[in-house]
Amino acid sequence: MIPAVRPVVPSPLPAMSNAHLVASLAARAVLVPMTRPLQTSTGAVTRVPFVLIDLATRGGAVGRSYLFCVTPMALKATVAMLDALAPLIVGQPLAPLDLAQLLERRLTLLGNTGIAAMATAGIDMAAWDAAAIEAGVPLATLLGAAPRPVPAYNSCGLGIMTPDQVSREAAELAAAGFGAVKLRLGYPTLAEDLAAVRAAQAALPAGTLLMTDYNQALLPAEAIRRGLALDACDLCWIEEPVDAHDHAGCARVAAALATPVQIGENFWGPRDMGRAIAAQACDFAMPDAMRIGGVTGWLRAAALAQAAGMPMSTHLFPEVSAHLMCATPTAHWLEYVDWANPVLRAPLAVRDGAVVPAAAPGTGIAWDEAAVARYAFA
Ligand code: SMN
Ligand code: MG
Repeated sequence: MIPAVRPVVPSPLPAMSNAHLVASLAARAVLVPMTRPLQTSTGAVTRVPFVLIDLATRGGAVGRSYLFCVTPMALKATVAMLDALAPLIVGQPLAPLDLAQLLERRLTLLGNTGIAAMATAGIDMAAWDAAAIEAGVPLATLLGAAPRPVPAYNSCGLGIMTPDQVSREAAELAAAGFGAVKLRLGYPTLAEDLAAVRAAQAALPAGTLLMTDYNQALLPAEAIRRGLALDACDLCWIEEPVDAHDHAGCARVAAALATPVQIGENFWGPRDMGRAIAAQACDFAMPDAMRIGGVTGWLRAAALAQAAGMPMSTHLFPEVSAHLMCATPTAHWLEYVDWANPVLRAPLAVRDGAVVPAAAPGTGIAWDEAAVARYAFA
């Protein structure tokens, strides 16, 4: 029999223990200083606006996640959205797939995008963290994968700056033990883009790979003109050369260039990624753990990448992404940023250019409460 309507989440079995029910959801905003403020072609990040989430179960496990709100303007609205969603999940079983479906259905008319989707993803990541803590294993293990070091590139800087600054910062980022770094492009002219690439490559130790990121600065014809010149530079990828939602434009650029085109941080959910793959909009994909829909959305996106034979990298959120990459069949590069370090009790370990998923149960995210109080956004 074919169901006439989309199925709702069925009621859980009555035998479900009370310990596995969601007891509370708390969200608070912080504005965190950065080691290196980042200037992109389309805006600067000078302090990092995070919403921190704590999801507790009746059994006492506390799952944690954070959301990156891009701008402080979105902090209060994101906290308010989470506060509004809390009554929907309190008292529900700690079953992340069911919680994701429940929230997606309740938000369908609003639209599962923007702050609504961010809040849903934050709940999802915190719920998976709580589930792994209850199981007493790292998140990767709960997902069925052995935790292992994940090759990472250093993305903690190299914004739009002078060639001298690019040289200095490229050397510093590589000196932290990384075999790859990412440079932002999208200067007013191609000559300046090329100068920045040359400055970075001259300063990097031999063999260090270079990713580049335009942050959607160009129109397709200009992206092709600049990309053809950059084809001589042996770049690992060119990220978001044009409007990332213009899949036809991305596809024109990807088809014209020898250098792989990378997009993905602006996929809102796995369906967006499926559309991009169908449009041949990119050679590589790099979903953002938050925008793709948390752990649940990531796993579905990873299946799409596997089916398409597409290398899959991460965007921000290195703590949870390290676990996710262990469970990603086409895992490529993890984007390392240290942005959450000021509020984390145990910052992520980097060894030999790879990020090591936390060995503690869950994702390993725990707050330094004194720092959280210091950076509270009122
Ligand atoms: C980026 C994303 C979000 C904020 C600043 C910079 C950039 C990246 O696109 O991929 O790191
Ligand atoms: Mg980017």
